[in-house]
Amino acid sequence: METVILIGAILVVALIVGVGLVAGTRRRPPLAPTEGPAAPVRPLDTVELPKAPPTPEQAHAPPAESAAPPAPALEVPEPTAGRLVRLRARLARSQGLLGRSLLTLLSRDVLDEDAWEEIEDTLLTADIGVGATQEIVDRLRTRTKVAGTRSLDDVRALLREELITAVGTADRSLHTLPHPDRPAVLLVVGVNGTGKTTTCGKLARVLIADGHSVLLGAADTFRAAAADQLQTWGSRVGAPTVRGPEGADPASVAFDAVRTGTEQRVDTVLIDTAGRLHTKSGLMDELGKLKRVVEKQGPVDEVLLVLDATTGQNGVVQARVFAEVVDVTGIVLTKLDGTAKGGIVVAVQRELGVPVKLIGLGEGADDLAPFEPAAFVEALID
Ligand SMILES: Nc1nc2c(ncn2[C@@H]2O[C@H](COP(=O)(O)OP(=O)(O)OP(=O)(O)O)[C@@H](O)[C@H]2O)c(=O)[nH]1
Ligand SMILES: [Mg+2]
Repeated sequence: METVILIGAILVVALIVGVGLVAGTRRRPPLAPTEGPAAPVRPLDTVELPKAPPTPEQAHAPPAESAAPPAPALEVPEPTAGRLVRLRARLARSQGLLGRSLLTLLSRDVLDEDAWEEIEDTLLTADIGVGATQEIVDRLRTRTKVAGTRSLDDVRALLREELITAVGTADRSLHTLPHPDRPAVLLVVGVNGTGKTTTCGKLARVLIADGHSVLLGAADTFRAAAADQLQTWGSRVGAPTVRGPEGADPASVAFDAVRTGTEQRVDTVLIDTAGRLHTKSGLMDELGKLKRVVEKQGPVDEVLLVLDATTGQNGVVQARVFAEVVDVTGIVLTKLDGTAKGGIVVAVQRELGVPVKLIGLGEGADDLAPFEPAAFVEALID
């Protein structure tokens, strides 16, 4: 009997020890650092690091970008050299009429007062403006008198020279190179629907094609769709976008974009702003504030005013008001492929003393060209 009790006791003790061992094994943490060399090493990118609180830039950054599936292959934009020459057919489509009318008038055997009046009207209809038209006509009158007989080629050469003179020889270089300690900052402004966002997208492509790194700032916070539109342009060529929530203060988004650009050492920050009517003083004040806030980190390198060439002389009025608020440094004249009259190039430059630096010649991604007076005038009269 005693033996049976003893065996029973031994079995109970053995059972308890066995259960304890199994439970102990389960409680051990897997892959503990003290496990020794046999423990498998996990690749770094799968280790879950404790999350730091987001910086303001991260808070504005699009959440989808990091979580998104692998990005599609980036597009390779067309080289920028000689773009205007390649796109000149677009320009000629709408502008050819001006050149043809002028050439026909100037080749007349007799240039009487009626003919000169017609020449004047043609220039005015092309949106060249009163002052420039008067100058061009005066110079043409003098030169045709001196030249005497005129072949079509003579007239074409004369007209080419005078129109190039009227377009002027301003410095049209775009300041996009970074400073030693911060990126170049370009602010894109204008009234609604002129093509600001499209211009930012096309310009980002131009800069990337030329080997720059670009960051986009979506300071149009009125509509989320505006930031989406900009981000889509950027993601096609690999330019990240800093954006804020809908309704955020545009000045703070612009400020964040420049700060992020500085931290990430990008070459150029392009800031897209909301369209605003030049007649709304509240919105114009907001734009002035945006620029002042951005300038806390250094001067803005370019303020590009985007004008829709099809709006004609109204563009000149817009330009005047914007220039008062934000010191415009260059004009981007869009939609010159449409029914626009190219003379607005001359009028707006004279009015503001600010050069046209870029022209938009279509909705396509590579339809933005540096403005070259000679190629532009050639397209008008050839
Ligand atoms: N034909 C033509 N269309 C253009 C050109 N540039 C822009 N557009 C078109 O103009 C329309 C307005 O362009 P956006 O870039 O959205 O204009 P926006 O100034 O940003 O507009 P808001 O932000 O609403 O003020 C779009 O349909 C563009 O495709 C151009 O050079 N030629
Ligand atoms: Mg826009």
